[in-house]
Amino acid sequence: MTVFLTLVVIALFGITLWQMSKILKLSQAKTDNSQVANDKDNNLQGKLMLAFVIFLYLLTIYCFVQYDSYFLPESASEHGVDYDRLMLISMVLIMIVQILTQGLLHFFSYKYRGKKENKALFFADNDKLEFIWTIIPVIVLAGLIIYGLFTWTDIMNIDEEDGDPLIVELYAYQFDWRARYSGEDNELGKANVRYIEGINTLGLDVSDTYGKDDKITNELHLPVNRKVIFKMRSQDVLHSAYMPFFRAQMNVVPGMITEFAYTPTVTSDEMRDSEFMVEKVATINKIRREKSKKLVAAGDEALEEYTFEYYLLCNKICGVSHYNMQMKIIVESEEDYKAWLKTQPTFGEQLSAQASN
Ligand SMILES: [Cu+2]
Repeated sequence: MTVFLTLVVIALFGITLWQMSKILKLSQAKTDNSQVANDKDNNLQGKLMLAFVIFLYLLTIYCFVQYDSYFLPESASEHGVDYDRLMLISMVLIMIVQILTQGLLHFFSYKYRGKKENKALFFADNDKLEFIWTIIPVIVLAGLIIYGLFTWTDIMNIDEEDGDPLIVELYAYQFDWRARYSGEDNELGKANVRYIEGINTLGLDVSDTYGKDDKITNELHLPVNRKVIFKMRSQDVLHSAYMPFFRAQMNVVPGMITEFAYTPTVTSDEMRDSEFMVEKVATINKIRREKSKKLVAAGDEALEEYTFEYYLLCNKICGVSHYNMQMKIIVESEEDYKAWLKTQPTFGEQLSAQASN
């Protein structure tokens, strides 16, 4: 350590001497102008400034056109409409401000580039101008922030007493999801990672009667137009429950329960039959068919036709198989949902089945 520190001190001393020698050089007035920009340099730099901003805007337009197939369709949840509106207003405002400030910055750098005969105007200040460019951003930003806050509190207002919400637990672990439905009593039984044992992979408290009728599934079925409150738990590391079509995302944190609620408004079938999805799936299948041909020619298996499904994804890089951490979401009518849930065994049934084995 001492040797290292000594070396650092010597190096720093060297740098100090070097810098001092530069100052000494400066003080000896020289007439070498090779480092000072002349009109030719200024011309080139001015044009490059303008060309750069034009290139950026052309690239932006190209990306919008080229990649518009990656945009999501209209939201499949109630709050998603407000969310999309907030996003659109913010983006349009950002674009306007960006073009006004960066566009003008680059254009003026070009227009007023250095010329030998030009002399800079000394402009001390202008109270009126400063007032205008302060008050406009203040009003616009305050408006945007207040509007954003109202939208956020609306979305995050998770009221279990409001209406008849469905309560579902989303359980994340490396590298999969499980859903837990609360059963007849609409009350999830207590759970803790310390109770994980054998088939009790979610760590339900066996002594809690609320947990006996809970149903643990590997698909997430949701009735359309009914509010769902998700209670999220993680077994191991930080995950993130991401449901892009419903404009929903929430971190799933070990040791605590995080919540998110939304009302799905478009069933899986409706989304599959929508103009947007029919077109998109046709494009995807066209690409897959071409790829299949090559695969078959190489002696491999052909790709299956792709059909649309909603998915719950993990949006936090949580380990090697993070990319594959997904669970199918099926939004359906209340009747279909009830019929499906009936076919799922309760936790109590699973326990007694194991005991009798
Ligand atoms: Cu994950």
